[in-house]
Amino acid sequence: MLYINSHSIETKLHHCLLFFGKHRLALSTDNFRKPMAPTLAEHFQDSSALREFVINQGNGVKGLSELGLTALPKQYIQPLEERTCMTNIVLQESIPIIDMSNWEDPQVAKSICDAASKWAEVKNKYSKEHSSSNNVRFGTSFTPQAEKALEWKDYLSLFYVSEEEASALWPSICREQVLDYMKKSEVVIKQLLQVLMKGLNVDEIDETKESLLMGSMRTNLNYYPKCPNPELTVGVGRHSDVSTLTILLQDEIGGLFVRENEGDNWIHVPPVKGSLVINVGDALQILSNGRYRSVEHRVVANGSNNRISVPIFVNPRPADMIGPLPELIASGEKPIYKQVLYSDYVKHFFRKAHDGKKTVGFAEL
Ligand SMILES: O=C(O)CCC(=O)C(=O)O
Repeated sequence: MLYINSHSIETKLHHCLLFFGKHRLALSTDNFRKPMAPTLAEHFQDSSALREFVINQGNGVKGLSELGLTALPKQYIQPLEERTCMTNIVLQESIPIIDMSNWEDPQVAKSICDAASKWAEVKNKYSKEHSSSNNVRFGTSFTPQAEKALEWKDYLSLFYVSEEEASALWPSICREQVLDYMKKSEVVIKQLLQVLMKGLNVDEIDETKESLLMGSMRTNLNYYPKCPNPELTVGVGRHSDVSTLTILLQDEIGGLFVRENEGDNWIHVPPVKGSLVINVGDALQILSNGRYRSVEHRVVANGSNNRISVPIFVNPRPADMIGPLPELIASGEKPIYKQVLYSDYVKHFFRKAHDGKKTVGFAEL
């Protein structure tokens, strides 16, 4: 994981997210608020009522939060081991910050490859039911149907297929901003991938490789509303991304933590103005035969502020087979991963609750 400097598209996206949130709230919770308010706590003791309100009616945790709950509904209470415990936070550590203004400098390239291998290194109107397309999805928590405890997060997820499809299907409220953010990020993504491939002695990114490394993209708009008992739940549970790289824009609130190597310590990733956070994802770990390591991360819930983040997940195409790159095997490396269909890998990830880095096991030999 590393930070790079970004130009400011932040403000535009921020406005768009806030508006998106308000827009949904106006549509959804106002009818609910008056009749239910006096018996709110009792009402939500019933799991099906909570799920109906949050998931099926599409109110999300934003809707819950704005009802003025004074205590966290029990469905969000995480087991002790999944909560962030302050004794496991290492305050003196921080993730690498790299100034990418000079791409030609070999030190910049070295810092990127070091960061990708060091971080988490051992050795080395869009709900599921209602959206007209799988490529545009509003959701809450991660996989509510598979989770024992829900996560305190809502999101809008936009899978990019083409400009035409985005124009036809993406909500107009944020379409232009997200497309702009994606386009601008593409330059950075290409440069990062080139440097990371050079670090593996892979000099040329041909068409096949470009598809494997950045053949598809998904942008999420994440919203973590203020939470009544943040210490009992999580914003996002422990996981690594299934992407090759994730480019993350976060607002000024903070709350993202990364796991230090294989230990049990967590390091805060504080917001740095003008920077993007870059995560290595599982697909790059597999393609690089474990030379680059995907980073395990989590987000805490916040009792005082709403938080927003906007990750772009840079992925292989769903129909790509992913496995250690042929160049690595040709150079004599023993493969530690098999070839798997990327869409199968992603399905496996989304079928279960967040569970740290267990998804990678799906591709292990
Ligand atoms: O909000 C963040 O900082 C991280 C979000 C994240 O991990 C995710 O959306 O998968």
